[in-house]
Amino acid sequence: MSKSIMKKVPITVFTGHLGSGKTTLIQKLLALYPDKKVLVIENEFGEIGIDGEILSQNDNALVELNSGCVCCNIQSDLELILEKFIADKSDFDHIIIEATGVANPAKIARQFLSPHYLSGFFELNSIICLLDALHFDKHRSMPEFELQLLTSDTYYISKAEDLSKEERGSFCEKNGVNEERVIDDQDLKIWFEKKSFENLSDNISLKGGHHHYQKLAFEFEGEFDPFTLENYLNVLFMQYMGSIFRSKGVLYFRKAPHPVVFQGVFDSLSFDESQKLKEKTKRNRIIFIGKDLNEEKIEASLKNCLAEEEK
Ligand SMILES: Nc1nc2c(ncn2[C@@H]2O[C@H](COP(=O)(O)OP(=O)(O)OP(=O)(O)O)[C@@H](O)[C@H]2O)c(=O)[nH]1
Ligand SMILES: [Mg+2]
Repeated sequence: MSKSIMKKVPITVFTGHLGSGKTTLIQKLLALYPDKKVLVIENEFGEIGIDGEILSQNDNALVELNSGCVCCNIQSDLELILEKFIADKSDFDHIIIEATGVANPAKIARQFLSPHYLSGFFELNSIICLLDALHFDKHRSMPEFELQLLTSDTYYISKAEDLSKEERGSFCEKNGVNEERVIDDQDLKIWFEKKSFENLSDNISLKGGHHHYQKLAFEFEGEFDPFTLENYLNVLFMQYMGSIFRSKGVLYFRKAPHPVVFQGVFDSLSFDESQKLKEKTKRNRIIFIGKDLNEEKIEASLKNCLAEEEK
């Protein structure tokens, strides 16, 4: 039996609401450990995996679970991956699970806590919850976020570069977050190597589910005209003010050499040209998560933003 199987493999779970910064923090962490064999299990709420593409720029192994939410219907898929891990005597040093932004992490964690049989092979070392400083109040109004806060033993405040130490302190105080549990970039290594999860709450609920928000996923060929698309996105986000929680995509623009990653968290939109994605198919992929969205209209309007010769 290989050494890594005799030794329990540490698992770290990333939770936090849609767009709070889980994938970004995982990328940061992987960059700190270029020589560690880390398996990333990536679960996305949308049918089309965008984060998997972003993370596959690193050389780490990656498994994508895109057909549902890991805390509910595809829990058994996660078990299958881990059973295969055991059967193959895989020699990974560490496993990272990125849960969907709506998952109840308690349902994932329980598989690694005794008496579950997987707890003989894997050891949960931490559940970290991303607290999005820009959208915290909106996330707080989503019931599933409360479960994520309760279950986690560590917090990371994202999008807080502009906050002073004092401002971070008052953010925690105002929002009832235990500041001693908050880590920042300097603490990442010590935290990642910590040994065991601290179950802090007796109130952890395995029952708490989440709302089944509407998910739109579009995939089509063509190159966008940047100005037409930007104008349309502005109109779309005005029209659906507060009803689109998350949007993201990999988009091709006319005359651009590489695809561009589109990111939207509520109405904060950005195009990230720094990600150098490995091109697979030259197809635009874009997802929207929200409520009361008119799928046909949005798809037709998006296709209308393709450059003239593409329509
Ligand atoms: N300025 C700033 N932007 C951030 C930070 N973390 C994440 N972002 C941005 O927020 C957006 C969403 O980040 P992701 O890391 O994809 O968030 P996520 O939680 O993985 O999103 P989902 O998996 O869709 O739930 C992207 O545009 C990121 O660049 C941060 O600490 N600071
Ligand atoms: Mg993500």
